[in-house]
Amino acid sequence: MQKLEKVLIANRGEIALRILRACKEMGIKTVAVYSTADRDLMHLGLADETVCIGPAPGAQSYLSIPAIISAAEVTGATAIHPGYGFLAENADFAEQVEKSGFAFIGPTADVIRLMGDKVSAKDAMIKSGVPVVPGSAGPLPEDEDEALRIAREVGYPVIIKAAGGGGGRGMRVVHKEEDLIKSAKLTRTEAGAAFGNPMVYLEKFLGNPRHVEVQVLSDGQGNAIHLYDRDCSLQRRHQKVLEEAPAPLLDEKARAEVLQRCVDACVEIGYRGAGTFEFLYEDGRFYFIEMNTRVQVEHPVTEMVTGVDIVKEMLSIAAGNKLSIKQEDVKILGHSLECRINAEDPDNFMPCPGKVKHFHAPGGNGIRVDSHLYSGYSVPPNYDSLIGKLISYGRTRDEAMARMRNALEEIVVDGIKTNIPLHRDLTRDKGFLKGGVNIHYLEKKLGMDKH
Ligand code: MV4
Repeated sequence: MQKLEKVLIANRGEIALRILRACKEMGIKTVAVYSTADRDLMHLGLADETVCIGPAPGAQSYLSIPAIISAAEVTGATAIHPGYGFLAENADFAEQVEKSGFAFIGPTADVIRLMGDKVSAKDAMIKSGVPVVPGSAGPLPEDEDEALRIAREVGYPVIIKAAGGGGGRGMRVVHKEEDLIKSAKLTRTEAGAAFGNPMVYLEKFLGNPRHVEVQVLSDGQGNAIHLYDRDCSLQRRHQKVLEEAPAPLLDEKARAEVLQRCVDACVEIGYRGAGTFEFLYEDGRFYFIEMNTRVQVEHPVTEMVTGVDIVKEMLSIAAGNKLSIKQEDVKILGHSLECRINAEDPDNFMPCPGKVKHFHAPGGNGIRVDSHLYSGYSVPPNYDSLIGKLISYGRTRDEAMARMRNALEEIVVDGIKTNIPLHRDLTRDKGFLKGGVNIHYLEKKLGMDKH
């Protein structure tokens, strides 16, 4: 067994703490980096070494490639874990990390680049037999007649998406032919400004899909496995709110097929590390939309139902080891839910940073808290508002739900506003309790509450 010697954690908050815990468990030394707004982060006191990498704005600290590589050099780190957000899916960062002699804990820069361009990602999936949303084969041509022909063949409504977009940025729905050309032009112009790449592609617009994703692990040495699926349909403005594993009420035949296709695709593209295939799921069928080449916020629900420690596997793969687990040894046992706890106003969703006067973590059978919060901690205003994740496990979805309701009653976060009231409501919502709600469910519910 090969082992990484010293890992620099190029992130903050709960995920920095999550990565630090995995390193400590494996006997790997840790370097924590922080901005001047983050001197009080919990994991700094637990790390072997700490380095201040710059001022509060992300662009000058957690997004600064030279600041992070310098910190790795001065501390003698041998590897860098990017977490999620910030530089996690920046191919140039991965490339510079490896060129500087450090292991990047994630896929190769080439694969990050391939998946970062949503047109080349989709093309790679088609080649591996992963089902995709019907649409333009490759970019939407600039030729107007060609574009109109493609859209007519796909059938309205269609959606135009930026190749450089993703996560809901740079998309436009077109309901009728007379709007196609001006919508394509507008999306191209916006994409050029936002992503430095005006390329767009076209897909059939699915009206009421669920967001179902597949977790994979692949060692870059020809071995890949899946860790089943998650449902992340409960979202507001492309921000996930509550996730679960496994995805409830799937067509079992379609599910088994898509899981195997994801594994095959990993081998085909030479994928290394943990990854997520995102699908829209409608009428019993899966349609690939994007691949995420990082650890995801919601990875704990998969860990709870499979028993696999995803972050430890990432560290092991980056050290050069083959996968430690075989597909036939991965079984789903039970069900898991995750509530994202945000420092935000429960009425208008505005971020609400500030000092946490008192924090009490819930507990009990099947409860996990991934959070860097402590009493007296001040949530800085500079970063996203996620302050922790409340994860429940049960033998059944109902048992996981009941444990989550208890945990949401026990948890105390005093001094700042949070979205805990929303989660208390959601875990009692009739439609959600049935399982299998679509991506519009939460926004519709919130809209109705206003009237
Ligand atoms: C779609 C779609 C419907 N049809 N593509 C939004 C985020 C980005 N990852 C893809 N997104 C969508 N793509 C087709 N062909 C609807 C969405 C979408 C969505 C997807 C997943 C989770 C939440 C969503 C909310 C609004 C729209």
